[in-house]
Amino acid sequence: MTKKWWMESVGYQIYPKSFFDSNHDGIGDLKGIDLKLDYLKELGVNLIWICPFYDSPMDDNGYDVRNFFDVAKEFGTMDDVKALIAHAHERGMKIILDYVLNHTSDEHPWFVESRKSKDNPYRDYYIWHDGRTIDGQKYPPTNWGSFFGGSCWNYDETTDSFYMKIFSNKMPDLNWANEKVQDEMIQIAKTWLELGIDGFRIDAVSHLDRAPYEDSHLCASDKVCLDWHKFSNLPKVHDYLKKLNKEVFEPYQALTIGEVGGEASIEQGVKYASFDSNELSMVFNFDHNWCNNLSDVLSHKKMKVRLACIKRAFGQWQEAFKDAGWLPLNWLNHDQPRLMTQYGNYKYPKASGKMLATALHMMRGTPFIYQGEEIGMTNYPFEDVGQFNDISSKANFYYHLSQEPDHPVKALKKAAVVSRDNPRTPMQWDRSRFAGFTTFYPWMSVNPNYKKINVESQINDKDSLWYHYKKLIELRRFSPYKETIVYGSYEMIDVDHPELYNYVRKSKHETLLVINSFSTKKVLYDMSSYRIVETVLSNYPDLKRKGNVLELKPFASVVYKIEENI
Ligand code: TEU
Ligand code: CA
Repeated sequence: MTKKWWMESVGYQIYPKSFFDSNHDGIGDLKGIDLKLDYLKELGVNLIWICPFYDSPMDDNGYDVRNFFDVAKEFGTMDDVKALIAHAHERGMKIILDYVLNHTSDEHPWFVESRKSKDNPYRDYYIWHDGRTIDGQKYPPTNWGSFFGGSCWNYDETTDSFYMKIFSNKMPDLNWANEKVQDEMIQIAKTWLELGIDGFRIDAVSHLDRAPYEDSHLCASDKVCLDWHKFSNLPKVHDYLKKLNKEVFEPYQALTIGEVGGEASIEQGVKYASFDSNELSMVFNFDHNWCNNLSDVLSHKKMKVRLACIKRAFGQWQEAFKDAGWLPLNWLNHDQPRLMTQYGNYKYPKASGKMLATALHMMRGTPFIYQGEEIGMTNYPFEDVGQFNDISSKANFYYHLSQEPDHPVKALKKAAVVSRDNPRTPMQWDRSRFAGFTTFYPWMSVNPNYKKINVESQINDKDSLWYHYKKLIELRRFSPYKETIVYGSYEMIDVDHPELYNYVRKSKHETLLVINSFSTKKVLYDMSSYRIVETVLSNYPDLKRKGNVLELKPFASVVYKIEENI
């Protein structure tokens, strides 16, 4: 295995609109990120992924790009980007940006042209198809559904035909079968790498190829259903990625992390990102995310973390990639509810937050922290659909309402708990009005718990969650255990234990035992097969041992350097 800089990095994901507002208009911006670089350096991260800030009508908060070569005016200017890259590099931090290549905004000049006529030179930049008539009524070309609800085809009057859009109506899908599209997108990637960025998080990359335009068997022809198989992980995606790799990623030595969503199998993941696939450096997958406890909230049951599911998900990816490739490690991102709400425990916020951090950061891979996770930010208490900003959250609410028109409160609750707006509320910097995010009214409400949960108070408390994250990063980047934490092997132990997620990291230097309790109660753990050499990290200062039995308090998490008694 060839060692790479990004294997030894710790990442931090920034959602620019909600990070820090430098010019008092209520919207986070690039200068705001620049002003907080020292904060990030203090935390210890050295790889920043910034979500899209390109020129956009903001139908999907910037994932709908109107001009790939310019910055949205609310976020700043190209000069701000250049300054930000320079300032990050001065501090030893790398920057990767979102590369949005599956779709553009419908206001992108290519699409403005494309929709004008069937023989427009840009027509084939997008995916157009005639509709169908069933029982005298007009229907889209297929019954495929879109991620944001409704059909994945949108009717366009000018030419009386449909264009494909697997996200919103304002996000037409690019036609990757067209070589001109490939070349344009290659040019875009080159331009940004020339500007000095260090790589990309590649958005929705698994969707670039489409199945033949035939109905999904999941529903009737006159209905609509989301059938991932129709536009996910199909064979040509690999051809496109190999081309991108050869022409851009490899020559620029760019770090590339493809988002392959929840639908890619592990085998698919390996195909995209093995050391010899010549496609991507890594892939983000969400398998562990489907183990969340959100359905319990909806059914009014007591929330319970599905630990067996989490262990299986993390374990299988670790196992498949142990020799084959490298993984990013992340609990979640800007599309999922907050970590503390999903997997943490409000009765033990500090202990559970620290345990979740340790469980993830001690694995083999490159950890990513999503902004606010380092202070344990939580979901927002949404009470009204008017508080939603995210297009898919609104659609979700109206969908639930249509199913049960007499239960608007229930519909709101269902949409709120999974809403992508939860991770997008403003970063909570301090106790001042609007949490120090802005001095003006923020574009999105600040979580009312900001006086309790904020950066300032945690930096002033050596025992805080923030310091725990800092310690984890120090251990991985600068401690004597560095080699083992970064490159050591990973082996899950106590596989069937219902409350503990334990694993061992091993290198020629040493063996580290990582113990994580997901229990609200005391758990006893037999340590007789190990000799503890040293405690590397713990979220309780005083874990008791009676003979060979370790007493783990609720959500205890501890890392020992050990010798195995064989
Ligand atoms: O998300 C992509 C996305 O939602 C799907 O590809 C995903 O596989 C599926 O929904 C399972 O979670 C990205 C961005 O992260 C998101 O914010 C954007 O809205 C979306 O692409 C469109 O650009
Ligand atoms: Ca601003």
